[in-house]
Amino acid sequence: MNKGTFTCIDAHTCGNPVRVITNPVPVLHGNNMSEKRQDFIKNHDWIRKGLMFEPRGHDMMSGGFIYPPCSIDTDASILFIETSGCLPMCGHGTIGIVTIAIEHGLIIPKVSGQLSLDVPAGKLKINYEVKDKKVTSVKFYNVPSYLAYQNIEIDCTGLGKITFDLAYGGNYYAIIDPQKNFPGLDKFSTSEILHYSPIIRELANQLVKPVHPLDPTVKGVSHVLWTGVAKKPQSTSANAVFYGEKAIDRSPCGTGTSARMAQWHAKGWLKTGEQFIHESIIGSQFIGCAEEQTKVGDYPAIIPSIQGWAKIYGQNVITIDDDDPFAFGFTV
Ligand code: PYC
Repeated sequence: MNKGTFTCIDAHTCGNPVRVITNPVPVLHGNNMSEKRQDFIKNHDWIRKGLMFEPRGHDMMSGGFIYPPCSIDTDASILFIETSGCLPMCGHGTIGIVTIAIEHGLIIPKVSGQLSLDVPAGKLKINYEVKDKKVTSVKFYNVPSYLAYQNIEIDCTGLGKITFDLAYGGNYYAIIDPQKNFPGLDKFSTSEILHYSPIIRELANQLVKPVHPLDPTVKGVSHVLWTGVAKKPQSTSANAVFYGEKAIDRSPCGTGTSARMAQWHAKGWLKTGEQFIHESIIGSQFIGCAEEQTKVGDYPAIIPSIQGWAKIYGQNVITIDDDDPFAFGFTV
């Protein structure tokens, strides 16, 4: 039996995939996107699994649904989905979804070039640019981001002692800077990232269980961000973000860049108003900025902005049939 037929528009943001499911969009209960996210996880997660995992997706697949606004001052709402679950916030997803929504008329902005969006982690302000009916750039002002812990020490089997900081940029990140047992991204292979990241994430969650001071449903270290020297002269720094079971972000990672700017700002390495150009493992770049200072609970925080681009590459009609043994996907 056919469990669902989904119409999708596929794009990538600086190399990382974004799949917007335009129809059907499951009805979600809740007063805001955080509550609606919980409803989706409880009642509709099979759609995420079917559309994100192999054979209909792959390890890096991510995307989302567009909903009507939850507040009077926003234009629309977004629910993010990916192989790792339903993220409270996704930066490359935001850039891709805004590009798809504007080019396909899925969101009609009140003011051309500007949007305001509800996402599970809070509210985003967006500026975008259009040339010849194509969105050429999307800049979003992210949720308040902060450094939660510094210099956490763990013993990682195979690597030895590793020290990391833990910062929030819409998701919680273990940030690993070059040190004795980690020579930096340029001297670390992708298979080493894939091998050591889940071990470090597990140890991080055993030691510190971060919980967002204003939304207890946002918790736990979900991403591991490895840093290193950039290859392009304009980039401030390079990074590779591990997420899910086996994914490395091909984009410079919007929430990761936000977390890293919060870390740098808290340590005095980035001033308010200063730019931070983050480079991904494939050399794509996001232009970040620590726009202003704020607070998350008692923590000093920043409002980061992230600017990037996305390209639409296809449209898809995907079916999920009950009689398919892999209706809800698999990972290898
Ligand atoms: O851009 O925030 C991001 C993101 C999270 C996971 C993959 N990309």
